[in-house]
Amino acid sequence: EMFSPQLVDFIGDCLIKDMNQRPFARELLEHPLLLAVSSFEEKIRKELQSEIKQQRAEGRSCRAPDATTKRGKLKSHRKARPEKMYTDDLATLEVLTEEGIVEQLQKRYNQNQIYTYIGDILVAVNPFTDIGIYTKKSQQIYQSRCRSDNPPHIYAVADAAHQALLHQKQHQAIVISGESGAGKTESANLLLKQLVFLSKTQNRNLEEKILQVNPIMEAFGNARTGINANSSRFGKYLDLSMMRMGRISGARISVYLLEQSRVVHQALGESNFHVFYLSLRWLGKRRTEHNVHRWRQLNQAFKVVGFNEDEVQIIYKMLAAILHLGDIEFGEAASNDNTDNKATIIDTAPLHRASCLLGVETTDLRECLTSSSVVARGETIARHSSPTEAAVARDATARGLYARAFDRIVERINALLCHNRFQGYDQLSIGILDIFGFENFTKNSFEQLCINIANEQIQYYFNQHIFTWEQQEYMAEGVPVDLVEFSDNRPVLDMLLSRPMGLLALLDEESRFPRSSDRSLIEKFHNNLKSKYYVRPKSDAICFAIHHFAGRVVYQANGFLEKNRNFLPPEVVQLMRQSQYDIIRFLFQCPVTKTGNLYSPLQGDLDTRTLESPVSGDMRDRYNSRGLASQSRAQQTVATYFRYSLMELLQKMVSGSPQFVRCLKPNDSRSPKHFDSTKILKQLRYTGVLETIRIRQNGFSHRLVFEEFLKRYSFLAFSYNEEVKPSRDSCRKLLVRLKMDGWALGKSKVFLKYYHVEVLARIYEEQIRKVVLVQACGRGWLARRY
Ligand code: AOV
Ligand code: MG
Repeated sequence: EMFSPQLVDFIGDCLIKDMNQRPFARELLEHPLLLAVSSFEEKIRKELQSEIKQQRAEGRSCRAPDATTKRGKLKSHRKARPEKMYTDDLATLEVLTEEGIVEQLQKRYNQNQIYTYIGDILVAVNPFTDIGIYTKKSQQIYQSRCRSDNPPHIYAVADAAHQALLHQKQHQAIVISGESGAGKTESANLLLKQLVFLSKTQNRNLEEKILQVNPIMEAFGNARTGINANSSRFGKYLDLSMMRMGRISGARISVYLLEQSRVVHQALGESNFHVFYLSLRWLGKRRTEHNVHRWRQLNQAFKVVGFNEDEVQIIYKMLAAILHLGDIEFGEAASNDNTDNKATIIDTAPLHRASCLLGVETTDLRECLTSSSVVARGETIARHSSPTEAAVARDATARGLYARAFDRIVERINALLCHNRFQGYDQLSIGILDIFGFENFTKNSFEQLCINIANEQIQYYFNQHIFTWEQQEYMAEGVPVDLVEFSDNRPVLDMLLSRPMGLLALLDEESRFPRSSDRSLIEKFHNNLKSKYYVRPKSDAICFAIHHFAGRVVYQANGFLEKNRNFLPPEVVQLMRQSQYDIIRFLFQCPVTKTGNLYSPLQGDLDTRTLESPVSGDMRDRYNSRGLASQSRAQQTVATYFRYSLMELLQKMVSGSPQFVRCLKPNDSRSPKHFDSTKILKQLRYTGVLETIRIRQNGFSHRLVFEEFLKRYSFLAFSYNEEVKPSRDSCRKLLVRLKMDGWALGKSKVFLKYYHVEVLARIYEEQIRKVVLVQACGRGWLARRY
């Protein structure tokens, strides 16, 4: 028999609070009075209370439940705490000024409190040193808790996402943003660690595998840049699939736009991908203890995830081949007719080694690098390349090999970690997005442009979520809230992404002309981009500037066309398809890579509408529609593919509810504990922190239609025999009965503040737990009795 919520509440509290006093709890349930259930409730309650008192007096401690603690506590959290000079939650500040916020953050930072909330958003200021807050103990503290129970922490975000998944039965996406070196990747790793901890997979094997994914990805996808010694050179979305009860059942990574050019060229003071330095057997140089150790770790990680020896060996062979390719130099062969300068290989040793490693004939590889075939009047003719052309082919081969090795790793990881791909139709997931942060170097090229566009897009998503959609709902539902003005970066995105006249579209168009040049490209930009966010130089240098949300960046347009075309000679593809190694043959079967480029097959088709209009339209409409048409592969440039993968990424995020983490960089010299207020203020401004605080104060971050709200929560406040109409009134009654305040009711939706959601989740969880406990005990009691 079901007890009324009030009785469940009461008995449940006793049970929960005194789990280790089970004999008492059981006695309570076996109390004869419980035989007579709901009709004598009040009486039972009184009797039980006096019984508790009596037992307590007899020395058997049982803290009587104080029904108001949880709710009371959250209320007190909303009050200003005068005894503290600073607050955990900037949304509780009464006076809002930029200086005030910076001061709050600085005071906290000086006390190693690098984390601060703005309502439900976490702000993290990079400490650039180990501050000892990621212990096992803190992992335990941030488990099924309210945010306000503990100081702000990245673990609390994992906990919140995990609870939201269980509670709302919705996909979750944790979106981490911040400029290069702000701490995104570090945060992503910590989130993963905590999610694995929370999910109690009971499958140590799977846990360990998942935790080894990031070390592998970082070895192959991260590198030292002028800004960050461990900079991510690709975007990563790690999706953890979860069973209904919150256990991880598998993982899947999607990667975005690997910076392939780094394989063959690094700016002054920068490095190649980490993995090349770890595998010192080939490099000889830079042999450090650290690298040897990391190399062992990488191999161990491969093993744990489930890669077999052979496939790892092939990947290493490809890496070694890339290094040897890099040593191949071209000179000019003496030619009889003096008409062209034919490329010749100066030292054939590296050529020989590279071809052995790739399992192809040395002469064939030489042929591929030093000549190309042209189709003229229906005939294919081999043409000798110049040394420069040969070098271009060599570099393209190296990049193509690396991109494929990278793809291969991603694919294998996914195959090894997606256990439940087929049974998981009703599975939920928590995704963690960690992209390359906003970059502004002394010299910026096509890679920086793509990276910065991705960041621009994430900022746009943040704005849409935090400001646009929320405020649209106030208006539609007639909820009176002061609207918050925010800096909308849509015009910049339009200028970059719109068709046919956006910057990327113009670049694509120019890339299709065989005779185009850096000069013709820049002219095209200058002539067509009429936006205040696009600045042409005063001189005739081949460069332009863009006013991004995060600042002005000057780009050198030299090499944009080449990089966008990212052309891999068909001869090379053909040759690799003849490799003695199955994997290499396989990798070149489709002339495409996923993480980069040009030749990627589209999994699923491209929504042409998204290509025709800028990505910055209302994303929800866009992603809910599926007007599909396929895109000709021949036209796929890096830019096209990039747009496509951005779209795919946003689609993933829009399908779940997001948790935002905003990483801030306190200084540009990576100095521990140095807080440069000007630097912080600049980031607060461009990320719209002040406005975010304002909307979290005034606004209602959570909206639910009446029916949905009642379906979810009515059992918390209504008796089983009470009739609950799906109306505004019922919602009001429910909220009043739960003693909540500060909410609003629209025409069809309940408007809740971020902290209400937490209160509701807490009451909900407790109530469920109580019902389960009480019923289990009740059943036990009945079984014993009869
Ligand atoms: P990013 O991911 O945001 O940059 P990282 O996560 O790589 O930045 O952080 C840069 C460096 O800051 C790390 O290597 C650590 O040394 C330090 N750091 C970051 N977070 C913490 C922390 N919580 N505690 C201690 N040290 C930290 V980029 O990938 O460049 O955009 O492309
Ligand atoms: Mg990173």
